[in-house]
Amino acid sequence: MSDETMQEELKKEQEWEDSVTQTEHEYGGSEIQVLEGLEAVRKRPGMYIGSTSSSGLHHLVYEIVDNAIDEALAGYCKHITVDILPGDVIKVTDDGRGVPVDIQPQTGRPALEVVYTVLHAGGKFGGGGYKVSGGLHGVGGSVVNALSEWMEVRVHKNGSIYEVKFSRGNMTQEMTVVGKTDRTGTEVVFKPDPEMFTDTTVYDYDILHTRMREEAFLNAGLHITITDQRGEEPVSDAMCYEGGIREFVTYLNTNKTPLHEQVIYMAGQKDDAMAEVAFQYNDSYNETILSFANNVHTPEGGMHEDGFKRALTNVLNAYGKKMKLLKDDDKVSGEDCREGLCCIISVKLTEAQFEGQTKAKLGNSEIRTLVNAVVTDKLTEFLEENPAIGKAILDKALTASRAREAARKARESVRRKTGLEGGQMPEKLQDCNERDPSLCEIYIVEGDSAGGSAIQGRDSRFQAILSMWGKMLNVEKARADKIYGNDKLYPMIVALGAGIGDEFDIEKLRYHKIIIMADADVDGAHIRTLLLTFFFRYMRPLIEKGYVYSAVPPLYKLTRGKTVRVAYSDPERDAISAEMRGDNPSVKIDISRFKGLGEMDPHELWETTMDPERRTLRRITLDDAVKADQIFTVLMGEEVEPRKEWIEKNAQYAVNIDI
Ligand code: TSJ
Repeated sequence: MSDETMQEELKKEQEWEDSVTQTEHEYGGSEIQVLEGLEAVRKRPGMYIGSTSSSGLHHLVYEIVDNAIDEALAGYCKHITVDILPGDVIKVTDDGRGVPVDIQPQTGRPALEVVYTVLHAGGKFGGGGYKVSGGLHGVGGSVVNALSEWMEVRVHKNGSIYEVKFSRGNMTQEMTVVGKTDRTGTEVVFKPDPEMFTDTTVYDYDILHTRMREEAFLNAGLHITITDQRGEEPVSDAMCYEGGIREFVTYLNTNKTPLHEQVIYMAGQKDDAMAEVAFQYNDSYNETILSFANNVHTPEGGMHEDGFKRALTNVLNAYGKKMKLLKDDDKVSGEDCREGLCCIISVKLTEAQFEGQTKAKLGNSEIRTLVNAVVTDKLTEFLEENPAIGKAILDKALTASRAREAARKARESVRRKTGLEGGQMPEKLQDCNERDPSLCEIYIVEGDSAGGSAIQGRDSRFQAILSMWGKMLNVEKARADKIYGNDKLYPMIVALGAGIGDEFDIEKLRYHKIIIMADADVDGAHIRTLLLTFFFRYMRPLIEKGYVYSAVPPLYKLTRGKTVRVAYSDPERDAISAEMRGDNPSVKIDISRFKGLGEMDPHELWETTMDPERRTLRRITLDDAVKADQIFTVLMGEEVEPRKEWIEKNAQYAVNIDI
């Protein structure tokens, strides 16, 4: 947590304590419990759902769906539906037993009311450094209730439909029987509170769809249907994967050429923890490992990934020796063993400890032991029984090992030829004067003319410009030796100064802000995606540290007489236009669209996109990078059709924002 954030948190904490003291004078007894609980969520929403930006808004849905999934894991629920209704209202239903409706002795109230009004201790993001595991029934229900303008719950149970209603966490209708039914299940409908979600209350179907698909893969046999009912025609997808994470691997390898037909699958458990692994090699050079703990994605990895990697390397080396595929002293490294690997790891445990910068890393060491044991046993057995697959995998690892050696030589020869070791910077870089990396920024600019404007417009004391033009290498299709030889990527690696891959050393980084500046159109999105994929694959700590940003160029220029203003979004354009017009509807405001960075003059570019006092930068998260990477791993392989679809879809988006 940064100092400012910490200060901010402490201030909120104090305010909250003050308000609780006041409350105590006004109310007595059990009411305080309820009030305090949900007030805490509204005072510090970030502690419960991570943030109140778009990501927090989507998190509300995951919290509710998690409860239905718990019911599925308990073995009582087969179908879950998620609907985005007009007005960005969310409806989630399941066909489980239905939340209990009987009176609780401690509170004298029906359980159904208590679940949504009492905050369970800690909360998912509370409780110090660790995120407490899911699987506590109803934890999310009250948090989502507190952050909803309104929420309604209907439970089908015992032949009756029971209903409760709330507004911003307060009950507006006690539990009431509203009808008869012949089924069981729970239905929750809520509208996120715009007072809490001030950035946006608009749901992104693709984000929810992707997460629900993930949940369907991770819970084999569970039916999840997601529907967007906001448009004229509903958009819907009904998902169910009997093969679970095996099918997840097949899905990720969709546009790849697999090295072996069958997806390798193994599972095991110890005490109350269980681990599942599925993987398949393809003929690419990249590794894709997606790991999950209690169905929560862990992009920073952790003990489950460590256990898998160790076991894989050990088993392949032992097998290679035994089958005489590796000579006496030969070894294949971990990286060699993972070239072309596509793997899903899913573990379930009672007390998951989430650590790391973004609480996205699993810390339980017993899980490393479990995954290691399961993979060592089962993979050894599998290779014994499937020698053809064993040989194909070992051959791949050996080729990777030789290529790595060739890459090392290529790198050294490039260094010798160009003399870049001696601190000489590439021609395409216009460096800044400052030398302290924490004060330096580098703009990576696409296009000749935009690069020129950026060089003239910048503050050369601390802003460096690296111009790139022409087609960039798709790293999905290249090994490290190609990357060192690439005329776009190599200058960038040298300019950043920290190397790549295993050799990457963040201490040597020359700039602590790396800013991608590309147009707000399809081509710009393409360049951004390629660069993010490269950083994700070869310089991941850059993203983990939060050093990578996307510049946000303006979309519109508004002119009234001599007054010129710019807008970065459609709503902002409308607001500024109204403001400039004032009370006079007949005033003419000229609105033009910026076609691209290239057509801005240096001064305009500085004012709107580069001046630290006025610009907006969007920090790239690991999640953004994972998504960018998946666009390639899933959509951008050899196959032309999915790529066309992607571009058409994004072109469609570009048309929409034009209107
Ligand atoms: F988040 C939530 F609480 F709002 C919510 C809960 C939302 C949704 C869509 C579903 C659920 C939910 C809860 N579905 N099913 C259940 N099950 C129970 O709460 C339940 C039912 C029976 C028993 C029992 O022991 O008989 C125990 C529990 C926890």
